[in-house]
Amino acid sequence: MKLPHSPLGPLSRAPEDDIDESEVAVGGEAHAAAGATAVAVAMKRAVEQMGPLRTARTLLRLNQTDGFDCQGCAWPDPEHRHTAEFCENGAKAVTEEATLRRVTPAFFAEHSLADLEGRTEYWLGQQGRITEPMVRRAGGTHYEPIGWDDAFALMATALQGLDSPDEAVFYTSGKTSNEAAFVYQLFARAYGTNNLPDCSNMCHESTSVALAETIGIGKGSVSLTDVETAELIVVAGQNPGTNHPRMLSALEKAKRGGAKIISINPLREAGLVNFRNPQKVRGWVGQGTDLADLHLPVRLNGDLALFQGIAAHLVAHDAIDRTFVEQHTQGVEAWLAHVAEVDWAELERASGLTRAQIEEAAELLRASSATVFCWAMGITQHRNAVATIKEIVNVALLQGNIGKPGAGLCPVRGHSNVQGDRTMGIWEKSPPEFLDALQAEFGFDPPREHGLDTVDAVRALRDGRARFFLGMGGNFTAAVSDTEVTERAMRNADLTVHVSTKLNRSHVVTGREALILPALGRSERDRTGGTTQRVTVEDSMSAVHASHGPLAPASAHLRSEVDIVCSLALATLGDRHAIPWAEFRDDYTAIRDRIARVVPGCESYDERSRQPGGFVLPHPPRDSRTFETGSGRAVFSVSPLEVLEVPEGRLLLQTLRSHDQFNTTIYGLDDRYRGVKGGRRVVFVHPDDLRHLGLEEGARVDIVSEADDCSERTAYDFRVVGYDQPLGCAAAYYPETNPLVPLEATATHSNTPTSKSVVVRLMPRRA
Ligand SMILES: Nc1nc2c(c(=O)[nH]1)N[C@H]1C(S)=C(S)[C@@H](COP(=O)(O)OP(=O)(O)OC[C@H]3O[C@@H](n4cnc5c(=O)[nH]c(N)nc54)[C@H](O)[C@@H]3O)O[C@H]1N2
Ligand SMILES: Nc1nc2c(c(=O)[nH]1)N[C@H]1C(S)=C(S)[C@@H](COP(=O)(O)OP(=O)(O)OC[C@H]3O[C@@H](n4cnc5c(=O)[nH]c(N)nc54)[C@H](O)[C@@H]3O)O[C@H]1N2
Ligand SMILES: [Mo]
Repeated sequence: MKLPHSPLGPLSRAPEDDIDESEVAVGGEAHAAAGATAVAVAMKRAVEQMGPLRTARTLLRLNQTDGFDCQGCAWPDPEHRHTAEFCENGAKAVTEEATLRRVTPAFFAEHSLADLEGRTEYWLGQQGRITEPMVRRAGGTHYEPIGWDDAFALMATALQGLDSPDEAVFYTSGKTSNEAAFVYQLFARAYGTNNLPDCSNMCHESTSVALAETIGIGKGSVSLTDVETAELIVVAGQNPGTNHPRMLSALEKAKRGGAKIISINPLREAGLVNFRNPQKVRGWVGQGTDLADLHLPVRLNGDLALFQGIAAHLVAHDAIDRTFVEQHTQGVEAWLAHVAEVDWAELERASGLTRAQIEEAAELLRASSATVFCWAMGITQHRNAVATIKEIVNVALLQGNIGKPGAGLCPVRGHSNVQGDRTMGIWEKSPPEFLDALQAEFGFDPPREHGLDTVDAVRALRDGRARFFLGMGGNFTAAVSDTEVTERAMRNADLTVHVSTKLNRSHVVTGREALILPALGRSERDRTGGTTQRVTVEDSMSAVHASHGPLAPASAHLRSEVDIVCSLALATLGDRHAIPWAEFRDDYTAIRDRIARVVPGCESYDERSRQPGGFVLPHPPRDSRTFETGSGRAVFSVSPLEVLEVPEGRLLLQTLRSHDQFNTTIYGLDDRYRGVKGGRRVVFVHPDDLRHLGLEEGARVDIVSEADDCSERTAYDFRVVGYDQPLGCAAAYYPETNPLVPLEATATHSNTPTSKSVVVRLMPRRA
């Protein structure tokens, strides 16, 4: 049976018929991550979707110097690579792309838009690779095939017909190569807009803002060697066992060298507790390594308080690198005065930790002369995220833990090339120097006003101020907050276009007209212009290297992202700016030559990216303790503590990833490490909170969020799972819970949706 069409879409509705969640089972959390099970799970999926030969061909080339970069996370590659230099979830990411399943024009003829609208992300993604460009004409009930030239002409006409270039939105997800990203931002600016929102806006934007203001560059300051040789590693708000599994190998190596690890997380995530390295015999059998020496079960959003407490303890015990602070920083007096006045009762209330727990962590910091601070979405997706990251920076600066071996700031990025895209100018707020360089190189005057970020892009589409949307990869509609509002906004557009590999929700919630443009993936041979092209990417530690895929493309109709951007630019702009789009398209070296002249630190780009292992971009604080802030010094910042108050009977909900998904791409319905099997609509709550709320384990509830402006939003039909975490907290999977996050709920200064702190109540469903 198919569900009737609903304007709200499946995300905000009850589960679909295409997934039967009546069998969802819970219990038996894993206490160790990776190990032999991880290898077995990855191999099973790979062989099912690719067959044994293709599995061997792809997985053995993954992350090798002569191979292709993993489509999974942005964790860097070690210098000495194993033959199998990938993790369970990297293998799943490759399988997802290299699958032999296909979505052809016949599929679209069979499935109407109304039909596809009733499907889950999981079902959509599992159908396979899209093989041909498709169009949904105004009023059409189905997508139909369209030729590439007609698709470009349709887009060009739409773009030429806008009242202002600022009515167009050019979104980027984080898999786009540096070459494609460079021509994409060049096209948007030559066309006349800085509307270049990207997935960073929902991800590490809080990091970029906080680090740019405090250390003068919005990127992390460590190398892989620093992590491996640290004395202490703090892992805050991150679940590496699932999202950056290869990071566990680095943590393990550090531990064997004597390092200590502090995990700061409301959940006791497998992997930090115990890790079995599948790349070592030791990991296949036996006990594995206990990674975290100290686990601090912080209350959601309690990290600012925690780091202020740590700071207070360090200052009280004079654990200060005075030489560093005097020579390289500013603002320490005001900050010391602030820290001297912390109210411990308030810190305990905000963090959910005792003073003794906080001081235990601080003592580990005090004893360490080289500390690395890692963090991810548990820190960046809160209202006070920028303040929290600045507090982490304060603590690092206090002990001089930046620009020395084994120490530094390590924001762990998400998408494999999200950092590279930003380096290439995918940024709605690119600094004037970058725009000046574009102007000098290409002879046109790029727009100077800031463009729209993701949340502002939704507002503009909703209000009719934007009418054209192009997504370079990604799944904008499902990834952004406030699903119902976002879906309405997308339907408001004249034309929505998605350059994609797999089907997703964004293809189904369309503007008046819509295009799907199928692109080559990273595992595939790129023969654009008749020669074998390679691309380049940058990892989370600023290392740039080349990538080229070994596989024959999923279909002869696929085009590379570079080709798609350059062809669109030719159709839209012709020779308006004398930018050689056709030359760029036919030879990516010509793009790299321009990157070398425009992007700071990319001199001799083509040559250096050809070297095995690539090269590392400059990072002044890391390289020479140079801080390119206004004053030339790193900045201590004072952030007043706010306690997030949750009314009686309500919970603070975080929306997070299961072990079986990549963002909105759902690989499967199990979360092995958290003991969930066969379903995703679950909400984790402490057993005591369940009792207090009068809910039984396994009860079915609707989750209702309560926004600051008193508006309410509902996500329907979740099963309650008792799960250890601080009282008053809850967790459920994204993207199913995105309908609950209000569009207006964003982090101060970074505008990142507050996906990790949503005030909710659980409403029992009537049987
Ligand atoms: N397999 C796989 N790999 C991925 C992804 C994927 O979906 N699947 N996504 C990629 C992307 S784009 C990204 S950004 C990264 C995401 O990587 P993570 O940031 O690890 O992803 P999340 O699942 O959002 O996990 C957030 C973690 O922070 C904790 N947390 C939540 N709130 C708080 C808090 O207030 N304080 C503290 N201290 N902890 C908190 C949660 O319990 C959880 O462990 O992974 C990348 N890699
Ligand atoms: N509630 C909540 N919301 C969140 C988050 C959260 O933790 N909680 N996390 C946020 C974060 S950190 C991020 S990064 C965003 C992610 O937001 P996005 O990056 O927009 O989403 P993805 O799910 O990674 O995009 C998946 C789609 O990308 C396409 N794709 C995959 N590979 C390629 C390729 O090589 N080329 C092209 N052209 N397309 C490709 C496929 O069609 C696939 O369906 O979501 C954010 N949203
Ligand atoms: Mo991300």
